[in-house]
Amino acid sequence: MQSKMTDKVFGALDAFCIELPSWGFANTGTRFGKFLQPAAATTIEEKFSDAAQVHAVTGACPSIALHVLWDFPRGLESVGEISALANRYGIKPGSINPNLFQDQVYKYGSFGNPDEEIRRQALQHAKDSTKIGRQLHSRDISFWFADGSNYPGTANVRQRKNWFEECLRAAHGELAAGQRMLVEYKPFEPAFYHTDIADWGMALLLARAAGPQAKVLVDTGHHYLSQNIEQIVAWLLSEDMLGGFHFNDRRYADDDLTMASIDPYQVFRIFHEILYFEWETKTRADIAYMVDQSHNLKGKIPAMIQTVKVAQELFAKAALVDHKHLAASQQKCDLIPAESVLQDAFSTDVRPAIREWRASKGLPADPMQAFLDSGYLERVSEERASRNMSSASSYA
Ligand code: RM4
Ligand code: MN
Ligand code: MN
Repeated sequence: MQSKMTDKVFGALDAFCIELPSWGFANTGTRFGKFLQPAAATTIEEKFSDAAQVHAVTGACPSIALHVLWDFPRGLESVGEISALANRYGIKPGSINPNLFQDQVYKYGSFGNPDEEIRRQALQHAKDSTKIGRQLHSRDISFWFADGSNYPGTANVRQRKNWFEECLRAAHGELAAGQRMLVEYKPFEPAFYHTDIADWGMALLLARAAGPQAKVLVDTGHHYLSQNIEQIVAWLLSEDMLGGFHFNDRRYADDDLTMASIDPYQVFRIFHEILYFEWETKTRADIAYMVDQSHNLKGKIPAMIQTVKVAQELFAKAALVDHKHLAASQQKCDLIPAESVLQDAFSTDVRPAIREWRASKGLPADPMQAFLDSGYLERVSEERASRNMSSASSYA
């Protein structure tokens, strides 16, 4: 007979999926350069193939986030090819990221650019991306903007806010029923004086201005140091405005390290706020969990497997929180018992229960070992090495 703890872990993992980013399989780097990996994916097909490997051993990653500029070289005309790949590899196209930051034309911004013609081009790209999403039956169009300025006095902040409202509203008008717009914020980088969507409050106001299908996306690397991210999560939940996450970890700025590598308790606290909300409201929060990290020294696929394993563990631990006990302790301001409810759940070793869950799903007990034993890494390293070692210029 299964224990109550095992039941909770099984229930949590049955409900937990996390989306992988296509760009997490390609060679990425820092702004100082890239260290190339022979096994990194060099084509969109290879990204699908690698994502399918992660899903095969974890059972938790049925979809892949796509970047329009990097993954759809021919824009809308690439849709047929992507949908064939999705079928071939059994991985669904997930969130569509338009990419309004890399083209030269966006040097002074996209939706916030003072040049009306550039704003129009950016909007057209957003509309095309939404169409791509519709054709691929993917639900979320996820917007992150690099817009901002580097020096005081160089940009009209209020005017740019108006342009953002206008463009986001127009882009929202293209959404089909069921599609969502996610608005991501980031305090700085690449802009180092002001960023047009710098924090969750700005993203919330813009999402509200855009329309009812717009929500906020929380990238865990996009906050100032020591910001209380789980409080933001709780507020967005209570406003019904939390659309999704980009998970990664950081020590200093937007470091894009692998999820929970620096501070696993923080991810646990985020998951806890979500599950506590669900328990209290007797509803299921409709949140897209996604990975957005740039692990440029760890092997691409093993780092992704490690990430998914850690995500499952932390989600399972958060599901062990005794909500009733917590609520009662909070009501009485019984501080140590309240805090201990979280600490007890966090320090529980859920790995044996997760191994049982994996066995019950026909998944390998040790996903990393199963992948390493499969020979896939050696095979693709050989196949892709020459392509990888000769192209250091792009993130695609
Ligand atoms: C940004 C942001 C976006 C991601 C790009 C690659 O910092 O996190 O979500 O698409 O990086
Ligand atoms: Mn992100
Ligand atoms: Mn980022």
